[in-house]
Amino acid sequence: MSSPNPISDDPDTAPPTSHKKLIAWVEQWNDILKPANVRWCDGSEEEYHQLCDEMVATGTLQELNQRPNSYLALSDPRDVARVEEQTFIASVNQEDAGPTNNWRDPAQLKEEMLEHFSGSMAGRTMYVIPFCMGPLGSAISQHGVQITDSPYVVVNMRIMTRMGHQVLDLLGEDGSFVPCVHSLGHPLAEGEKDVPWPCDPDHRCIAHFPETREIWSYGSGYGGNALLGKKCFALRIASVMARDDGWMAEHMLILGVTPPDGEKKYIAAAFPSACGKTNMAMMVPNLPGWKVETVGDDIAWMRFGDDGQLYAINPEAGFFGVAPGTSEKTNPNALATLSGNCVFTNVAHIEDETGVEDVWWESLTDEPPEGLTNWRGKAWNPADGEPAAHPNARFTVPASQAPCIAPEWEDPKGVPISAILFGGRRAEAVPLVTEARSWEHGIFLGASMSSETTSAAAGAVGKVRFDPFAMLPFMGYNVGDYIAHWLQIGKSAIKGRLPKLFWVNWFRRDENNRFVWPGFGDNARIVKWVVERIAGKAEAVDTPLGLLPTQDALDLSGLSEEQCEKIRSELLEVDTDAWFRELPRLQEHFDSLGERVPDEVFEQLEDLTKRLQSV
Ligand code: SAT
Ligand code: MN
Repeated sequence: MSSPNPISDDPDTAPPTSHKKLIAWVEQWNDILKPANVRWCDGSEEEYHQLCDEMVATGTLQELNQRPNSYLALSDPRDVARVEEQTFIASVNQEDAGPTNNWRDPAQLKEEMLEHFSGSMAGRTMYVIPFCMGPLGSAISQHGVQITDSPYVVVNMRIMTRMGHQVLDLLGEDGSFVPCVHSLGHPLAEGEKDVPWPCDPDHRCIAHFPETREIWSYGSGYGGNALLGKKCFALRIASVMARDDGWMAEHMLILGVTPPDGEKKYIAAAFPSACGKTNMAMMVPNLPGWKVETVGDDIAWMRFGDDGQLYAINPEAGFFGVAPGTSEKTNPNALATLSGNCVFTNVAHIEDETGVEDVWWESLTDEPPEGLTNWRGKAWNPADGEPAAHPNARFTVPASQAPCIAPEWEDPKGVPISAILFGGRRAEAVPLVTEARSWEHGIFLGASMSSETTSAAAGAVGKVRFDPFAMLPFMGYNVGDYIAHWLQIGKSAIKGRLPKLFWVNWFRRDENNRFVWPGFGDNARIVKWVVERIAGKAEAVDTPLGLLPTQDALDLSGLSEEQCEKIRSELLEVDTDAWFRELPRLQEHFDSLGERVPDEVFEQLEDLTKRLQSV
């Protein structure tokens, strides 16, 4: 059947590229999705403003007059987070997706999804977004093209990726790209009025085809479900590319740290979603003379350089951070970054009698201002006991605006990584910081990670679940193969050049359920010990779990006597009883990960058991 709107006849919509495969792919989807128009996005400011103005007119966005060029979007209340249950790895063989992923047969899934995609863009514009993950022209970067019927996605992709005509230039006539198809699933009949946040929550499906490196997403307009460069490409598909080509695509922040008298070092850190990666990446150190700079807050792509070092780039161009909890105390750099050019989603709105229109979220100020409208667009009444902002409310903002951004954050070469931290949200058992004995031991620690669930994904909050390498929802292939890939990276490295691996946990709670570690800027104390360990300076004590700071090795200067006492006795000790209770859970966890889990992991578990028994 021919398209109602052939894309190459009209000079206004003629493709601004001679890339035949790309044009054919867009034509093919134009036939399936049947949009009213096709628009190739050029990534210009003009285009951005035009789309924002259109969305203000249709009620998708509200303009905020306190922050230049900034907007608020309120989503459909059924579309507020990643949907892991509706996220699929559709590899040809189920075993290649592994036991931690939802698997579907690719041919069958495509057939089902095509039924939903058929005509799903009726009455809407189909935007074509060429984008680059990573600095333009970097050997580590990768290209993608997303088609979407959501102008909200276009403006967010402009913040989160490098997009537009430069990417078409880089693709040339036959450059490779990851094709990403996205539709909200809300076609408009002739004359039908649109809703502010179109979606199709009952048929949501976020599908990844690792063998053909394709992404198909239907039914959601929110975050990682819809901004396909982020988790879908930069983690799920990229992890497969990385496995095949000997590099790493990881759910990690990247920061640069400069000691008062020393050389700048780069650290990557893996934490599950909504566990404070953005706060850590932007930390203002609570230690005089120390400086922390941000390279990335969510994803790291790492490759060996010619010198045998692992170099990391941030594939993203913006931050998609959790708003609630972001405050002058927890992350002053984020607040400074948010002074303009941001899109807020599902935070509360404030409009006062002086004409101020702005946003608010829990803990932005100690006391909520009067006259708030909640994320559902209704007058907020604190007595109802509901938060004003949704717990997974987000801001999207260009990374370049952060006062703490590292000047080299877009260096195409990447930054050399000296240490990798693995962290989760664990109220008990896991000490403040533990250095791995070896690369293999560090992999065991990464694979043992568990964390309390957060509102970044739909489902229960606060339940401890194993989340190996903070990649549980983001591995594009079998978790056993993923662990084997980490081991392989260690084998292919030049001896002595690998980053040191550490396990961290600043979420321990005391008997009154209060956090023991002050966190935020005080995490610089942990970073200091890590940097000193890299330099071979700080003291460590050998424990069954790994190397912990000696009681004096951690810089606790400026904390109260009582705090120091508690930290030393609770966070720097290994609770052997608790660890005997963890052992069977770890065994069960690794057993549940299937046949492909490398033997090395079980050997590490045996070693840990022996070390605990010999205490
Ligand atoms: O919605 S996202 O996947 O982008 C956010 C997150 O879960 O980290
Ligand atoms: Mn994340």
